[in-house]
Amino acid sequence: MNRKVLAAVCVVAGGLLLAACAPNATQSALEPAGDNAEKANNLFVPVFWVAVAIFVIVEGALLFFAIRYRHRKGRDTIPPQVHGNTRLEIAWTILPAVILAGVAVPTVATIFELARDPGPDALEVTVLGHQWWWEFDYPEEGVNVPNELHVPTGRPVLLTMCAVGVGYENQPAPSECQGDNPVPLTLGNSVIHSFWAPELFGTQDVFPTYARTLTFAADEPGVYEGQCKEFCGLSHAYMRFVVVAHAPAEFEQWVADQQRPAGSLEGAAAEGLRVFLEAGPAGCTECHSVNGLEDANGEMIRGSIDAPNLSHFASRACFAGCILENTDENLRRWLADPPAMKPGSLMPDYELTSEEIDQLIAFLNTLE
Ligand code: HEC
Ligand SMILES: [Cu+2]
Repeated sequence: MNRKVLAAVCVVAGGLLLAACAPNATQSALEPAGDNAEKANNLFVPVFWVAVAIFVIVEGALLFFAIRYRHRKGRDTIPPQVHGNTRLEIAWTILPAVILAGVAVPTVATIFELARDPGPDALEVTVLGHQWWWEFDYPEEGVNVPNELHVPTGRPVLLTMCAVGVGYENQPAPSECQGDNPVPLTLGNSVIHSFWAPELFGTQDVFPTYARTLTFAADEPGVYEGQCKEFCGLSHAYMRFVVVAHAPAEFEQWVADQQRPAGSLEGAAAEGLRVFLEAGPAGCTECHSVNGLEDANGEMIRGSIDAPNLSHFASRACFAGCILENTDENLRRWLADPPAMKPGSLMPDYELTSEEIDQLIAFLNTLE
């Protein structure tokens, strides 16, 4: 090979190799922080080394024979040709079969272990995949939050998951996501998602028609990043989430905080509530719910269209599928034109004035 080409190949290969070194890679299945991810990793590592050994042997033999029997100057006859060798053929059929069978034993055992019923102590959470954000519903606790899955450390969490459509009617309630019962929804517009926080658990596809479950427990308090791993439309890449693991007592506190109704509103925040009730054709409340707040007719604010519950919005670190940090600046950009931030977003641009946006931000900031 020409020297220059060789040098170029080395530079590109070296660059690719170095690109694999990221000290801040937060989504690594190779650094498990929970039992589920650890079991998968314990399976991956030995199978990986078996594969490395096979790779070295096979590629080594290939190189050896290619070099040993290469064409040489002055040799114009071809070497003796061999056709068929029964003993060799039996060996290279049986050996891979034995290796695969060996690998299958821990693999099947791990599959069953991961599918085991976590028992009655597990924290149950229903996970709904929307286009393009995740909804987390805690039926026992009566808590519903988007984007952030909060869990206690050391306790198994049983997730039951469904994908829901983007239709404006017949949205299934989280309680309808269970078992192998087809979820009653407008099938035509719901798609498959996949739920993955690599440090905590392996992926689980999330389907429109059948509930799927996943069990995991987090070892240490912390924030673990995750995202949808199955292409699900325009803003698939913006369908992120975080798992926030708390020490058990802090988790109880988080639940209690989420159960509180919204507080009273004054000044710009009260103006913001008015905008919230009146913006666009039917108010932001056409879609969004806020627990504990009443509309002008004294009825609880309960959005009927598939959108994130905004109760305690200010207590969350991120929004819009966790692609934006929860700051006034980002909220302003979001409210000014949601589909510009998130292509295809189902939140319309209501062409709010900058004053209305300020009032809405003041209102949203009080929802702690
Ligand atoms: C037609 C339904 C609809 C209306 C009306 C609507 N939204 Fe939304 N909103 C959504 C959807 C859907 C999302 C989720 C977008 C995403 O993440 O892809 C969203 C997201 C949000 C978020 C981020 C929530 C989070 O935690 O991720 C805020 C804040 C918000 N909307 C505020 C408002 C305000 C204020 C109004 C009124 C001016 C409004 N919305 C009107 C559907 C709607
Ligand atoms: Cu998705």
